[in-house]
Amino acid sequence: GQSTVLGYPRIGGNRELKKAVESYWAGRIDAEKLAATSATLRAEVWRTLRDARLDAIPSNTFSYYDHMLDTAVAVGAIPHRFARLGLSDLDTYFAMARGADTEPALELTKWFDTNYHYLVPEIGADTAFAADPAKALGEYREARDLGVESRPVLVGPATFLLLAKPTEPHDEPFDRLADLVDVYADILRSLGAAGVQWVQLDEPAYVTDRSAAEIDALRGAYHRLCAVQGRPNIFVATYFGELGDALPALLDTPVEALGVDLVAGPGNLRGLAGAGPLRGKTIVAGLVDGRNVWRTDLRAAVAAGAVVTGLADHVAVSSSCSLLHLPVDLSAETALDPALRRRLAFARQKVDEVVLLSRALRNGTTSLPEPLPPAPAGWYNDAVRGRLAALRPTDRQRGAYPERAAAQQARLNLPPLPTTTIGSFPQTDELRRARAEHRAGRLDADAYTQRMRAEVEHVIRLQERLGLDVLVHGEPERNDMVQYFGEQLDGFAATDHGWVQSYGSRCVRPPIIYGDVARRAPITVDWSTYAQSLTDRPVKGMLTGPVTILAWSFVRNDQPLADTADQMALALRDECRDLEAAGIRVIQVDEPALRETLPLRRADQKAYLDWAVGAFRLATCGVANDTQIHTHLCYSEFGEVITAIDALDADVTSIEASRSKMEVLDDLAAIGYRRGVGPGVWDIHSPRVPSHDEVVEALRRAVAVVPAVRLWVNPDCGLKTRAYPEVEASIEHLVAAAAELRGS
Ligand code: THG
Ligand code: ZN
Repeated sequence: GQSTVLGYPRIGGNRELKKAVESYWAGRIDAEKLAATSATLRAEVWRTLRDARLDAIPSNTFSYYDHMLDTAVAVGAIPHRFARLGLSDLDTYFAMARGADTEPALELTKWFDTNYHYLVPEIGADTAFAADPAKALGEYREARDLGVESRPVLVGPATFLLLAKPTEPHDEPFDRLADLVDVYADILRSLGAAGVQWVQLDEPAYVTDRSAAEIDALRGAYHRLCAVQGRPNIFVATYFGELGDALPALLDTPVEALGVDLVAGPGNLRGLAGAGPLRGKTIVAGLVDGRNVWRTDLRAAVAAGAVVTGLADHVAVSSSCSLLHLPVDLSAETALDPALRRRLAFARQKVDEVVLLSRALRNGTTSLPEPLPPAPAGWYNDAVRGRLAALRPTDRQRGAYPERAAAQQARLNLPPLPTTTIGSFPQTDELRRARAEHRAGRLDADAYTQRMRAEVEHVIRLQERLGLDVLVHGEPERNDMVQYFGEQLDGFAATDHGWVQSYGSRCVRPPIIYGDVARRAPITVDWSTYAQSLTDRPVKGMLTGPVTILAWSFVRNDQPLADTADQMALALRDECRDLEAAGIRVIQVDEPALRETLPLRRADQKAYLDWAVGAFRLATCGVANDTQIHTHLCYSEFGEVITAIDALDADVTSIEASRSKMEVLDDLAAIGYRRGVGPGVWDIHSPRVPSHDEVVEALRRAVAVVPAVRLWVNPDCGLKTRAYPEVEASIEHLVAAAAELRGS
């Protein structure tokens, strides 16, 4: 039994890479300094893995921005629109990641169902693939100079193309597989010539639904790569789920090692058992969860590993996926409750688990640490459990929509085409400073509240002056919305240094849900009622939905996610009722993560959507008919979730639409969506101010599909990343355009 991991965090324990990259962008350090800092970080990772006694150590898992982008560079897939800018290699790379004056960046999208985002390669018929193994070779040599024989990692050719997008609509990236395999063959020859023993090619796209043709193409690709003379041994890594028919296809090829995720895809064990004798191959058993922060049940993992040992000649133990998705090191978390801390393992600790497991598979389990005692009783909340057990279907049901709509209109008296914003207003440096001062204890609670209330008042006055119909308090008190709610709820713990890369230099610090979720006291009611006290116009209460809070946290694994979601929903239900009782007439419950947590396999999607929709409804169905529930989703490609969005039964749904030219409204009409909808008429992801005429034009298109009484006028998303001048100008145009259409 050998031990390995599929990848390791690259940002550094103190986000050193984030700081270095952002300094380079700001011109504060040069390329040499950036390279030197990066080399130090890589060396630290290799030394850590070596000192942990890991047998096989990956390299080329470092990235200045993203590993898909690195792979695009390694195969020469640099779109002409960037190549022609004539920048240095490094600046061309960053131009693809962040855009340049004239060129928008490559599209950024979710890496499977994780909270990591990759840059989408643009591949067309004319993409001139060419091998550029410099980065992989460089990292390999760098590690070797430190005495570490490493295994370069690349995204595999089939997954690379399946995740790419066509340059032109008629292009089909996957049709270029044969050409791309030639380039991978060149890369393999170069690596082999440099002395590389093993290479890791990641093919996670095959844990999602794939056609027989795509699986055949995968088999063909690896048959060809295995025929390359002078190549290293090939390890095909898969993760995030079950391989299904792709498992026998990969086993049929001569690749020397195949990695399977036995945490997210326990059925892979059955797949291996059904595949017949696995002679000559190494099976890399992903037994240690690379997606969550809990310590591994080592005895159960050894048992699963032993099954694999019975099937294959050679078995290695690994993490279930790259450890990229975990915070770096638990030892930095000195403030965590010891009862929680001893149950946790971050990336550094998961490496130790992998090593322990591989030894236990060889030598037996006697050397394993004692299992943990049961969780402290205080983590469970009988009141919450009792409420969950007593839930009835009617708790997830409101009155009929026509009655609700009439009651809400009688109370709100809104004009047709009501105008509103999504919730947050610009987060100025001054606000961030005040929050930081408060956290550090230099600004006391009263002074802090005063400061935030002043901001709320400013935002309310601004919205009144601009003539918006439904106002927001602007959320100056919130940093990250999930972090904010996590801090106020029982059952959640926050970390001090638990940063995880989200995209490029951007990181999040997901809270850890360890116990039953319960609300200690109202969370947002003071802020919302203060804002409402300043104006006669309705002020929206602003909450984050149960699914999104779970999606952006580390979740407990001792009960079904559906139950944790319902606990979260009950806390939000109480919050909704308290807001309502305090006179708040409109409440928005955002679910931007509803779609991103969709299971990768279609067969699993319905069950997920059922509990996800159920939790949202549990959160929102406790209010009276005349309280208006809004929701907000940060995207417009609804795909398989469109009926679920309808099933949320919100009175008003605001969505992204400006980039898709309102086409999403046709999709909603097609499924018979009949309630309020606010298609964003201003793309807030760009600093550009939409002109009055543009907004009018977008609204004209919308009123052709949705009656004016159900059509809301709002931006695409929250305004926290924008600056005041563009916010004021854009809202002015938006309000004037609504007025113009009301008049016509
Ligand atoms: N919150 C959480 N998860 C998320 C998002 C979120 N996942 C998906 C999406 N939104 C990711 N988007 C971002 C956007 C910005 C940042 C991170 C993820 C970001 N982070 C700051 C940084 O890295 O400098 C740190 C923020 C902080 O200090 O808390 O800008 O909205 N949970
Ligand atoms: Zn949004």
